[in-house]
This record gives sequence, C-alpha cells and structure tokens, in this order.
Amino acid sequence: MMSDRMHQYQSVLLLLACVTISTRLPTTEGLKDLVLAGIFPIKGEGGWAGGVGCYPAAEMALEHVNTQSDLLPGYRLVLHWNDSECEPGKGITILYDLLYNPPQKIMLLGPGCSTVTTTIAEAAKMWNLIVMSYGSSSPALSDRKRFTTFFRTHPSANLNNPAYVQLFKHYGWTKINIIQEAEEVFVSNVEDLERLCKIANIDIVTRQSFLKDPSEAVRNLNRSDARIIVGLFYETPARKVFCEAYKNNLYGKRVVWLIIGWYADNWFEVLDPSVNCTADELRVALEGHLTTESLQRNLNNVTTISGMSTDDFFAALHPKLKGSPQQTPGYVESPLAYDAVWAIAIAFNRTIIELAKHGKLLEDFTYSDEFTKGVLYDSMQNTTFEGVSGRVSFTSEGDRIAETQIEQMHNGVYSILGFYDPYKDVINFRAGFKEHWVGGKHPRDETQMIQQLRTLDRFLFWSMVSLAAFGILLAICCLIFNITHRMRRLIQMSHPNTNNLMLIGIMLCLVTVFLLGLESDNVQNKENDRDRFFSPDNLYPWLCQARVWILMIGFTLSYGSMFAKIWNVHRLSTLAKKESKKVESWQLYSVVGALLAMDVLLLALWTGINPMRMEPHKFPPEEAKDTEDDVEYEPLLEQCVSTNDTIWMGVIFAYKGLFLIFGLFLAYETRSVKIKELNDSRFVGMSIYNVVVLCIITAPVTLIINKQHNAKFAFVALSIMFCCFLSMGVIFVPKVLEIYRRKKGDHNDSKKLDDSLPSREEEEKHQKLLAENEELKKQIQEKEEKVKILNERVRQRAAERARLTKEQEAANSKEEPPQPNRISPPRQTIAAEVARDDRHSDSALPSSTDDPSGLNSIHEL
Ligand code: ABU
Repeated sequence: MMSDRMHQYQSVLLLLACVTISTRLPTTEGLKDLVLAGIFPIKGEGGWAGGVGCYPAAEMALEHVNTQSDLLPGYRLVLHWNDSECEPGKGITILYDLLYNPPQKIMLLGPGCSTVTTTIAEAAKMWNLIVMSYGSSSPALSDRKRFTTFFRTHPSANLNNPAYVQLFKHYGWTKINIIQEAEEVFVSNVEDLERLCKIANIDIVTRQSFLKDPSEAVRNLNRSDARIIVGLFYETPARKVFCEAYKNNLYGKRVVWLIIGWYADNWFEVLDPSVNCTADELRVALEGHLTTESLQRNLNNVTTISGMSTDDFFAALHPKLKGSPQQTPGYVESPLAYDAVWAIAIAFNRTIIELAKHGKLLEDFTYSDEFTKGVLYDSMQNTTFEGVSGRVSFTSEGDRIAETQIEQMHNGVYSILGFYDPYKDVINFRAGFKEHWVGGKHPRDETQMIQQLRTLDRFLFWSMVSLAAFGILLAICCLIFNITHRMRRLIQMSHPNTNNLMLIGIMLCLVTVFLLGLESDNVQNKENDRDRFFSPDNLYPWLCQARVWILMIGFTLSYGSMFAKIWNVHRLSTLAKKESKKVESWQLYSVVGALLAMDVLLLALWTGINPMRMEPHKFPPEEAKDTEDDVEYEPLLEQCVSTNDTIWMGVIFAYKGLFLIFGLFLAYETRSVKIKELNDSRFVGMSIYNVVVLCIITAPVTLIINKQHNAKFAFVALSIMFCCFLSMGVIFVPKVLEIYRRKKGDHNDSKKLDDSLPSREEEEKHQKLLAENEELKKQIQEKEEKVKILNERVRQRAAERARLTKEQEAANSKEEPPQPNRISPPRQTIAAEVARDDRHSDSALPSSTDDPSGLNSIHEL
C-alpha cells in the first residue's frame, strides 16, 4: 500500500517535471528567473488547437527577449506551461497545478481558447494575477468588471462585425442568416453583430445555434431559404457544418457563407472521422465563401521591436513548426503569441523600475501582493510597441485595435479580397482582385421577386370596347330617332322622355365596359406593358370610383326608367274604373329621381367614408423558366378595394336585388295590360325580364370568377352589353318597323303599336270560347257513340226480320197455300219488339217511349 502511494507520488512528480517544461535558455550566472504560467491548447477535440502554432512563437519570443541586454537586465523570463486542450475544466486544473506548485508565477500567458480564458481570466484576480492572452477572441472578455486583470494581443471578434456590415452593404445584402456554435465567444459576438445590423437596417432572418451536432441547424437554414449565412464556430464543427451544407444543397450560386478566417488554410482537408464527407465535397460546399479575421501580422513589414520584420519572424518560426504552416493550427495567430511575450517583458521592465521606487522587487511577488499587481497592471496598460502582429497597444478594456482581413476561397485556396479599416469604416479592396462566384455574380440575399401584372388580353379588351362603342352608337341613333319622331303619335304615346333617359343610362353602362378594361401604371416591370392603356397611378383611385358611380347611375337611369313605366302601368291598372287613368310625366320622373337620389346617397356615403383605392392581389410566386438567375415571378392583379367593401357591396346588392325583383313582379302583373299613353309598356316588361335574369346570373358568377381577370372582364362586359342591346332592341325595333311601315304608305292609324298583342279581356274571352268548344266537342262525341249503338241494333233487327220472314214463308209453303192477310207481321208488331228490346237495354240509351220509332232518333242524330 505504502509502495503504491510512493509510486503515485513519484509519477505525479515525473508528470509535473514532464509537462512543466522550463524554457531552456543559455543561463548567465546571477540572473533571476521571472516565471510565467503558460496555457496552450494543443490537443483536444473541437475548439481551437492554436497552441500548436503559438507555443513555438512564444518560445521564440522568450529566446529573443532574454537575449536583449537592455530588457529585463539581471532577469530571465521563464515559461512553465501546460495543455488545456481547449477545455475549461482541464484549463482550471492545470492553472491550479501551475499556481500551487513552485516556482512562484508572476503572470499568466494565455489561455488560447476563449472558452478556457473566460473561466480562468475571471478567477485570476483571486491570485492578483495579470493575464495576457494571445488567442482569445471572445467579445465577452472585453468586460473590465468581470475580467479585471485581463489583456490580450488577440483582437476581439467584435472587430470583424463592422467589416461584416460593410460587406453586406457593398453587396446589397439586407437579409442575413446566422448559424453559431453555442459557446459564449460566439454568442457575444453574434449579439454585437445583431446590434450593428439593426443600426444599418439589415435584417437577421434566422439565427440557428447548435451544441455539438449542426445538422438540424443547417436543415433549418435550408428551410428558411437562407442565402447569406454568417457562420461562427470553431474549426472542427466547421467541417461538420459544411458537410451538412453539402448534403442539404446549401451552397452554390444562390448561397454565400461568411465564416471565421483564423482556421488553418487547409482546415477542410483534415481527416475527421466524425465528418461524413470527403475533402472534395467540402471544397465544393466551400467554393466562393468569404472569411473575416483580425489582421494578425504587420502589413508594412517594418522592423519591429525584436529587430525582425514580420517576414523574418515567419522565416524564423517555420523551422520550429512540426508540420507545414498551412496545416498548423494557430499559425495565423503566432505573431500574437510572439508579441504577447514581448508585451509582458516590456511591462515587467517598467514594473521593476516602478517597484524599485517603492523598494520592492518583482521577483518577490506573491498571489496576495495587490500593490505589485497594480503596478504591473498600469505598466501593461501603458505598453505600446511595434510588434510582428502590428502596433501593440491596449484599450481600457485591454483589447487590441486591428484591421480586418477579408478573404475568399476559390478552388480550395484562400486569396485576400481586401481589408476593413476600423478607423475609416471602409473596406479597401485589393487592386486587381477578381471575385469568384459560382454563378458568375454574387448571390442575392433572397430570390428576386419580379412583379408581373396580369393584364387583360388585348384582343378581348378591344373586342369588348368595340362592341360597347357600337352599342353607344346604336343608343345615339335610337335617341335621334326618338327626338326626330317625337311629334308622331306612336312615339308620343310611348313617353319618349323616359325612353331617352333609358338610352342615356344604357350609354353610361356601355362606357363602364371601357373603364373596366383600364389598368394602372404602377408595377415594377414594364416589359410587357407596351400596348397597355395606362391610367396614371394617382388617378387610379378615381378610376375605381368612376367605375362604380357610372355603372350604378347608368343602371338606375336605364332600368329605373323601365321600372317607372311598368310601375305606372300597374298603378293605373289597379285604379277604380271611375278614376282618371291619365299618365302623369312627373310621376315617371319622380320614380327615376327617387332611385337616382338613393344611388347618389349610397355612393356618396361609400366614397366619403371608405374611399376606394387600388390594391394589387398577389398570386403565389411562379418560378422563372426563362432565366438562370435567382428569380421568381409574382403575378399581380389590380383590384379596386375599400375598407368595409363587403358591407357596402352587400347593401347595394340587397337594394338593387329588391329593386330588380319588384320590377319583375310588376312586369308579370301587367303582362297583358294595355295603357294608351304607354303603348310600349309590354315591351318594357319583356326587357325587364331579360335584365333581371341577366343580373341575377351575373352578380354571383362575377364574385366566383373574381380572380380570373380575363374571364371576369368578358363576362361582365358581355352581360352589360347583352342587357343594353336587348333593351334597345325590344323597345325600339317595333317602333322603327312601325314608322317604316307607315312611311311605306300604310297609314292605318287605328292599328296600334301593340295591336298584335292581345289584351287581358280578349285573352279571357278567347279562353272562355275554347272551354265552350271543348264542351261541345265532348257532347258530339257522346252522340256519335249512341248513333253507332243504334245503327247496330237496327242492323240486327233487320237480320232477325229477314230470318223470321224466311221461316214463315217456308212454313207457309209446306202447310198451306199462302193467304194474303198473313204474309207479313203488322208493322206495329216489329216496333213493339224493338220497344221491348229497348226496355232491356242500357238505361242510358233513349227509350222507345222518347223515340217510339227508334229510327227517327237515328235520323235526327
Ligand atoms: N483566433 C483564435 C481564437 C480562438 C478563440 O477565441 O477561442
């Protein structure tokens, strides 16, 4: 048991000796060690293994710092470090190991992963430990209240956000989608991006997050038809995300991804058993994507504090790397690790000088030494120098300010597209850089919706308008006819003024056919609008109003005039015989006037309370078959609408419906009434039948085919024209023919316009005669039946008599010679026999007493 313990203890010591690697420097006698605790992410799954590239850079920096004679004279910087594997739990464990095992650590270099840093940097104040991170990008770390002793050479990821916004603006993207790993580093980054997008009026359409498996999040993006996708995740999940994107077809000419730029250059080629896609598939999914990362190298290639340029730095670093730079995670951030060590050295240098003023030594620092921590903090805050990663200085939150580099991938290779300058808030695109997009041009943020107005078929429109124009011409001819022949009795007796009103109404209705075919000018695409009849946009509401007003007033004038006549005919026909049956014009006009007033009142209320406007009805989008572009057509149908239009239409339909049905009733009631002063009243009645039937059919059918603009227009136009033509025909053709007949010489004034039509009395008389005739026919038939029966009897009697006579003669010739007084039975005997037979026959037949001879009855019949 004891030996086991010993063995364990030895193992721990051995392990500590192995993992706590002191950087071996050429020691100089009498140099005091200033020991740093270091945390680097090297192994581990997921997260960022940036320690692989950053640790060699930090090691190189220690080497260079320690060889500087004017920096930290009498001291040697030493690093004791361990691997956090980018795991917060593991990070805390190794922090304890580092802090609670000698030697005393003066400062913490790292951690490199934001997830580990947020845990450790928050706790570091408990040991009065200043933390200098080279690889933590989390914006959450900029919270000074939470991370009181934290500095970093790595810029905050939020620095990329203004660059994103400028990119969105540059490409005209206003609808953005986000997919993020559920880690604080990305959550806080996205929150800042959302804030900036809101200011720039850019919509975040969907925001998907995932913990380990991104498949559902990617599917959700696909469902939302995402086009511009910002992806914030570590490198390992990135491979999973793009594998899912490949499987879900979320790439190509319609999609652009914007992701983090600090992954290793060939990150998608890394063999990963948890990813079910080949490198080639990932390359296909990644083609054309953009990356952003804070600039982590000195672009000017100036000589830096170490005496090296950035190129010199990388040249010196490459031999220290285990693999190729492209495959080395953290290679991009290595200048930050190098500069972090230099920043610590410079801050230590200042601190030593400052502490000396207070009689203190930096190497005497303990975890309870707040004073030294304060001096060290101030020194770090004021540190500034030209580093291989650019100018190093810290904001009050301990952040770096840096440019953002934007890259694009083409055929699996990244090329720099430009840089975002945070001071000027502009992107400086690299001169001569050619963007590479899968579809030849950058994708849109959504499918381009081209609105296509469904216009009336030109042939249909012109056919209907021509027919309507012809109808107006006919109405004008009828009007002229009515006026020129107004002195003729035939026209006078038809109350021509009412007919004129009707013709004016018909003309108005026909004008509506043209108004119904007018279309507005407010759609985006004008390609197929060449031959449209435009009504200027601002006049369209007036057009809507005009259609309703003109059609309603036209209808009331035409149908109302007919109604007034028929109503008068009915009124006169129901008057008592002694009352005057004179047609008063004012009565006709007042009916039409009252109906018109009702219309005007209703229309004025409608227009005043809920005026009409044009509102296009949108049909479901249709895919554009004529283009390769990301385009869909959205068919539009112009329609006049108003608030509460169903209520208004309901009121009007109800009122007009009653009006029509009442007219129909009056027309039926007066179908055979003749009024001398309204000689065309029965033609008017026929016209009313037609109008009512057509209106009753048209109104519901129009509502049903409301969205089929051509069919609706044709149906409404034809119904209007049919009513108009029929009314004019029924009322005016007989008049024209009559006048024509009279002109040809037939001046028979006694012949009236409607003489051909029977009056009600005549019809009743005719019906009576028909009934009488039927009765007589029935009687004749009965008599004929009787005659038939009697004829049969006569025939039977005659045969009987002949037989009897024959028998008699035969008997006479055998027994005795014939005697003159017994040759034939007396006539009376036969008649008596017939009479006897008759008494036995049907009682319905005439008896022998009524007609004793029988034969007489037959002859009479
Ligand atoms: N450039 C590496 C950032 C890693 C991190 O913030 O966790």
